[in-house]
Amino acid sequence: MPWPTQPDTEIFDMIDREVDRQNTGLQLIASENFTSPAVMDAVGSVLTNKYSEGYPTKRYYGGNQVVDQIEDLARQRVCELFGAEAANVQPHSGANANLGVYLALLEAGDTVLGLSLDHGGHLTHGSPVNISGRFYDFVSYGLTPSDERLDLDQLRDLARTHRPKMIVAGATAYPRIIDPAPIREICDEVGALFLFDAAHIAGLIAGSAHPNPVPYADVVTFTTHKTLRGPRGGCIVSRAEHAAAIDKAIFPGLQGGPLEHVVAGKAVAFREAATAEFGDYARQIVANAVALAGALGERGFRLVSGGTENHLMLIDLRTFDADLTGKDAQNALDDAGITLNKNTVPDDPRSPFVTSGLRIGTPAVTTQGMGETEMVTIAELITRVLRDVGDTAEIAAVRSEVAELCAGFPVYGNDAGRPTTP
Ligand code: DSN
Repeated sequence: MPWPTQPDTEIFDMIDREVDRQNTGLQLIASENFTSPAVMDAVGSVLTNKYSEGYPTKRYYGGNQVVDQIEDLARQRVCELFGAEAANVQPHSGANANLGVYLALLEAGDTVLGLSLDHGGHLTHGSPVNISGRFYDFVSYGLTPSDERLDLDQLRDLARTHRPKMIVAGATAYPRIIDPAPIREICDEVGALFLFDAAHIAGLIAGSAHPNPVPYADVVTFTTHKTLRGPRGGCIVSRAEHAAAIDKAIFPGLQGGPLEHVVAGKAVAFREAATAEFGDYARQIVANAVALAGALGERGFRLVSGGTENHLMLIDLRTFDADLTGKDAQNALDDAGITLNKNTVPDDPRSPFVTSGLRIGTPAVTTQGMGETEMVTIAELITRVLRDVGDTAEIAAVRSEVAELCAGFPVYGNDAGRPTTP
């Protein structure tokens, strides 16, 4: 059957509108980035046509000679990037990577320690609404009330009391460096496995801007599309002793056929992340976050933990305006072309649908080439909108200044605003 001759204008017009949204607005969601044209080429390739259940040389279907080489290269590249003994590049997402590790190394009902969601953890770290919280006995640790840093004393006390089978470190909304060394010590003291969820900071680790948890943790999971700047997906690296159980858990335990077009995109991203330029990029992400946090602090916003050491910051809006919710702030900023997300702050009295805070990240604007000067401009644009979220004239004025700023930093470096492979 020939392909349809009528173009699908409905969908492709929408994609054009999304290209425009991404090009003319500021993308400040901490978990997003702009992936490279080469990654997109791989993801848009004929590899999407192939079924490859299993692993290289052990597939259920024929025709995987090339796919085997691609997946092997992806595994080899990621092991070299992080200094890991083994890798599974098939998880469709970070959530699946975590669930695969639980399935591989835990029994239902086992006790696990994880950072609580409202202190910056993730749904898969034991939230009662997630399968992790339903199938395993998660106990939450949190941040110190005084300086809003990981409370290692509490973590040690909880570990001694509950004797968990596993301790999960890592966060989605925590602006500080997570040192894996003391967590390894706690795991050793109580005989727990150590899972480090590096979803947010994988690119900072690859670029040597943050400590590498691989020498300390039994298993490290991460997503490939955040600071690592690859295609949307997940990945697991581990000590060799856990590799067989993890492979079995991902397939056939949890997933079906792997997305080999995405695996190829991951391989491309791992190669990009191994370059010296990527190290410069990772350090600039952090420098930009520090500059943006500083400029927002000067304008009356309270930074959770007093600042940032990574790619994101959490703003507690209540010192700036006690009545302003994260939800209203996010909506007004969206109207101004500034995309970020509402977020609970530690011990937030408001619900996760309303919140008292905002999470702001710098990976995407740093990919565009923006630096500390632009971060101060962005802080001022955010402040102007949040001074009065009902001031539609000011929001419109900011919207046009945002578009002007973005026009100076074209995402893919061309007028079309679409990726083209060099
Ligand atoms: N959605 C991701 C984030 O924004 O942090 C976590 O899964």
